[in-house]
Amino acid sequence: MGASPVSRSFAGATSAFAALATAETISSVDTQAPTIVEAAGLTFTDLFAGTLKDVAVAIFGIHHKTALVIGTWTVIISLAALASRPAAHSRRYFRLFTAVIGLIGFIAYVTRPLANTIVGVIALALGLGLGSLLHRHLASLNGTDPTEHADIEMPGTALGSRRRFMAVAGSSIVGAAGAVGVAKVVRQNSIASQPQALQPLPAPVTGTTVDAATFDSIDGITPYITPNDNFYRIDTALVVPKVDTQQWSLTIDGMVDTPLSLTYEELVAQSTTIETVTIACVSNEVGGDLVGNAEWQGIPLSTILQQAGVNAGATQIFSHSVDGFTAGMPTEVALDGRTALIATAMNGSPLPTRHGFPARLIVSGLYGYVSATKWLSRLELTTWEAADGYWIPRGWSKEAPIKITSRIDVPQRKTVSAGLTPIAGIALSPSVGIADVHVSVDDGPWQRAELADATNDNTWVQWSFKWEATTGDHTISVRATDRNGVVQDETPRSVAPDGATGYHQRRLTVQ
Ligand SMILES: Nc1nc2c(c(=O)[nH]1)N[C@H]1C(S)=C(S)[C@@H](COP(=O)(O)O)O[C@H]1N2
Ligand SMILES: [Mo]
Repeated sequence: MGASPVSRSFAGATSAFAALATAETISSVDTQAPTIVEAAGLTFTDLFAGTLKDVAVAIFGIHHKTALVIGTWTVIISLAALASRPAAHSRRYFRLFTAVIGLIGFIAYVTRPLANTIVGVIALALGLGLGSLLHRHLASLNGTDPTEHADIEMPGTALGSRRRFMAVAGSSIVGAAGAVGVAKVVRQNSIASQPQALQPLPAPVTGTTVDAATFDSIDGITPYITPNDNFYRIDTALVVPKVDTQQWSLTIDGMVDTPLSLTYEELVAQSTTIETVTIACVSNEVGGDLVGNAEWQGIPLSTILQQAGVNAGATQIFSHSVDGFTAGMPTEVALDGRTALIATAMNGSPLPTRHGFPARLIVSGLYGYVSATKWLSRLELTTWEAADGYWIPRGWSKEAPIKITSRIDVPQRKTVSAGLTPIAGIALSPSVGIADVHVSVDDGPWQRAELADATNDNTWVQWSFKWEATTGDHTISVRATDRNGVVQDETPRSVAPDGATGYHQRRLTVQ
């Protein structure tokens, strides 16, 4: 009996797993850089996030980052199994496959802005080398002639070989999984424990802090201020960039009179403005939760732009992050009086790493993908035509004002008891403000809801409506009107290319 297609595939998959695990283990060493698999996943996102628009929306989300990493492992291991399946040339196909994957891996890795080329090359070389050796060894134990001429049966040794084949494959899998498991845990812990050179925040001198009479006491309502730990997170980063403030500075350049470079200390020292602003993701469906409200402390963008001196004709502020993300917005929005900050703090603490430490942009009224650059490294003044931000060639609109929207949060349950029932939620139109919220039961007349105080027109407002619930099934709808008198668009539309519209509805059973 010679090697079966199954055992050849198994040899390929095992060798690929050992190769990947070795490369991952070694590339985990530099906690500022992505690992090989992370780099592959990030490059995949860059290449296909535009094509697979719905998938892309999913890929941004925190839960889908894990899926992307697991997907990368699965695809590579499956391809290796396929490549080594044919009876003839099993070894040659595997080698070819290794060379191709190695090259793709190399390009994917070194083109990442945060790559550590030396670590990457060592990781790939050792991973591929080890995978190759293992494959050759397994192939010979498997009875696949390593010289590739044919499957040669070795009658007397077949049983012993098979046992040794299983022993080598098994211990390789266990060893590789153990190594990569330990490496991941050590990497996670060391990333989590890296001290950040934090500056104490200056006392804010301008802006408004929250003293609004909120509806926070309504059971189940979204709190007016979103705590940092509950704040939605959306970005293309598989690894959250860990910025060393000693190495970092913020550059303001391009079409300016005086290019500036600001250290973290200098930025924090000037971060004396505090403003509450609601930010939202363009991928937020009607009724979705990719939206949050925080007190941001920082420097008005206009102050920094004045210091640099913006040239006439510089119609775009093009922001760059340390990990290569970019966003572009009209220069005008930084100067038209709305809240637009270079933020260094969120709800009274330095920006959490996930939300852009050491500095990010916060611009009232624009979706995050065109404005809210986290891990900010550079503000480039340019023309509107000269550059497109990360998501623009991937099918999203270049102009992206946040659309008026409203959401029903209360009651949380689908079934309620008859009688007086509070209906409550949030409504937003950042930079314009919400004037009115109306509720309709079973497509009946629109009835005015009560609004809580908001700190300013850059935030969402909480609303509440007292409903006399009668037994049966009911549909509740909500709509908001902004301070310009514009009523929320009722046409149901999904998120691409510039934000969802339509009314949020809840179906309730009253008993
Ligand atoms: N560096 C970087 N900044 C980014 C992004 C990104 O992918 N990378 N995503 C943007 C998008 S799409 C949104 S909606 C906001 C989300 O900010 P948050 O994660 O702090 O809620 O960040 C923006 N800033
Ligand atoms: Mo977003």
